[in-house]
Amino acid sequence: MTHTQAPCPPLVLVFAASDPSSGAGIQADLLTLASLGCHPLTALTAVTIQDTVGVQSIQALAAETVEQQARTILEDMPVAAFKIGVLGSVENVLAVAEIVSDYPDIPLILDPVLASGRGDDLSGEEIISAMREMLLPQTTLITPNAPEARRLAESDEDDNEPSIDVCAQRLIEMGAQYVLITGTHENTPQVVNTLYGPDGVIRRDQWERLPGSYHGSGCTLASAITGCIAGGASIEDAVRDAQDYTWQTLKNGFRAGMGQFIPDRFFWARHDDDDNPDGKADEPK
Ligand code: PXL
Repeated sequence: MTHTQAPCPPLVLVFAASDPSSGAGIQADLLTLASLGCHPLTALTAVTIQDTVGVQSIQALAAETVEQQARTILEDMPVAAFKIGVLGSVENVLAVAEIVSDYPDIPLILDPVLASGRGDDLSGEEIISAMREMLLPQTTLITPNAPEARRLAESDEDDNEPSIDVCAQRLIEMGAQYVLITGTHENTPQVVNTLYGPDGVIRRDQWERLPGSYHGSGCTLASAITGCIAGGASIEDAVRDAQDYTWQTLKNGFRAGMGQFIPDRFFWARHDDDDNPDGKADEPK
């Protein structure tokens, strides 16, 4: 019997923590990447106990265990992109920073998760400093929401809160090549997401603000961007297509538990296209 070899889908290595609800965390990354045609690989960093209502606890794995998972896979397979979510400890930040430094040609998408969607702390001050120093300089694209961008970019010399444009500029000065700041938490009628590069704003997209509260929208967006980049898209095209995909997952979100809605990363397998009107709002003036 002959065996014809199927082409290998783009391989994405995710460093992230488990969320048993599969709303956020590594489960959200797996669902998103699979939905977009990638094959996800994982280095689990921490285990959270949580549901759609709140996070009860987070337990980081030993840095050595994180490192062994990643190095074993990296020696076996050609990884097309890295995605980093919750790392869980300073030791894990340092271990992951060292691993990715051995693969400088692999694009790195960093979702700097500081708190859950409901505000539960997922990264303390030492983890944030370690990310600033060790990971930002190696990051192709960082995807903070506006509060995360302010926290990462804050300076003792600030008298007033810096604008998000200034935060983006600072994150680029700290070493990130591109910065996507999402505006879900901002008090604007529509959600405005802005992509910055070395020369400033590259694109600004406005989206209809959906009424629900979602668990894992940031993980979905960052993973979708990573999947598009792994498939060969430019940063700008990946950011555009991933926002469109994420908005559809939210529009089709479902309420599985008693708390937040879960984005449906496989909406396309369950609904007719006609049910999914394009949510893109007009270009900002
Ligand atoms: O959505 C951010 C996120 C990432 N990773 C884990 C989480 C959350 C939010 O709750 O729990 C493990």
